[in-house]
Parts: sequence; structure tokens; C-alpha cells
Amino acid sequence: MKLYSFWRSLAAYRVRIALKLKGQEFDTITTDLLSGDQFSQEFISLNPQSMVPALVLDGDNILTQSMAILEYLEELFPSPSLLPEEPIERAKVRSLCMIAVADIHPLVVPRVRSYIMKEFGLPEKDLESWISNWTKIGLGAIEVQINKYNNDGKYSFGDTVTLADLCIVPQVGAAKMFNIPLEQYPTTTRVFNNCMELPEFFESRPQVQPDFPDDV
Ligand SMILES: N[C@@H](CCC(=O)N[C@@H](CS)C(=O)NCC(=O)O)C(=O)O
Repeated sequence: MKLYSFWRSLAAYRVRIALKLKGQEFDTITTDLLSGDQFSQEFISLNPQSMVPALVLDGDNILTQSMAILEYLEELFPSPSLLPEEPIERAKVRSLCMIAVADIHPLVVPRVRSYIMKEFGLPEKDLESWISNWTKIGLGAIEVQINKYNNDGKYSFGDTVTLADLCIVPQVGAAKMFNIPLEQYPTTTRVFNNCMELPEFFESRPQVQPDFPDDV
């Protein structure tokens, strides 16, 4: 399998963790989002949305959208399972995922940042405040939901890693990178630290990606 990825991409980070947890080998192909590689004709033929991740499966199939990829991997490689058994619990895990995937992440991606800067003249310092605002609102909700769900569990939903951890960890990592204080999210931070003790998470972090720049 080939994963089109970028060191800073939170969506690709989720997929890297999933592939490792499911024991799948993959080659990483860098798509430099800051240089605009995602708009090349070659990349658009893989993903007409001009976004990573894109997962090229053996054969002709190309999968895009990180949640679709996570669910596909879960169905194809059910062990270790990243979803609880009970439908109600699966729905809760997916709802945690979507806070990060659907409600925080899309507001802070390069295309949105560059649009508000170019079209509305938003200065760099206000961009940080934009990112921080949406991240804090999302992490605040995640903190409340984890506390409601996990009964002092090690991870976001009990003592077993679930898809929720794959979505929350990159978001917390990004908050750290943007120097957003995390004191108000002690449970989420504890879950992040517990996940980072697992090699599949630790080895998927941006800092160890082949395209991680020297000057960051
Ligand atoms: N909903 C998509 C979002 C993918 C996405 O926005 N990826 C970002 C990187 S994390 C990207 O490629 N952005 C390109 C851009 O904003 O120009 C998913 O979960 O896969």
C-alpha cells in the first residue's frame, strides 16, 4: 500500500496509526502541502479534493477521507478491534472521532487558513487566534465527553485503544505544536500521554516522518 501523506497532516497521522495498529506495511509518499503539491494534476488524479491522505491499495483502488480509510481498515482487519462491540458504544466512539475530524480539523487546514488570510486580509497573529479558538472549543468538548464515557480508563473510551484515540491524539499533538495550553484538558492530556507510550502512536508522530523539516 502507498500512503500519500505530509508530516503536518493530522488526517494522514490518523491513518498512519491505524495502518501500524493493524500491522500493515505501507510506503509513505510525501505531498508537500505548503508547496502546493496537492494541486498538481498528478495528485488531483488520486484525490480530486486536493487533500491528503490518499491510500493507494494494491490493485487500482484509491481511498480518500481518513474516516472512510479507518473504517475500511477496521472492517478488513478486525483484529485488534478499534471499535467496541455494542452499537451504543461504537456510536459514542465515532462521536468522539467526529469532534476532531469534522468540527476542529477542517477549520484549521491550509486551504482555510490561506483563504481567510488572502480574501479577508487576516494577519498572521490573528490566524493563531483563529486556530486556537476552534481547537480549544473542540478540546473542551472532547474533555467533557471522555470524562463522561471512560470511567478513568487509560484511553478515550475505556482501557482499549479505539478509533477515538486515533483522531484525538493528532489534534492534541497539533495543539502542542501551536503552543495552545492544555491545562484545561487533563483527561485528554493523560489519554494522549498513554497513547504515546504505544509504539504505533509514537512512531506515527509528525516529528519522525521522512519529510519533517530541519527548521521546525
Ligand atoms: N476530511 C478529510 C480532510 C483531509 C484534509 O483536509 N487534509 C489536509 C491535511 S491534514 C490537506 O490535505 N489539506 C490541503 C489543503 O488544505 O490545501 C480527511 O479526513 O481525510
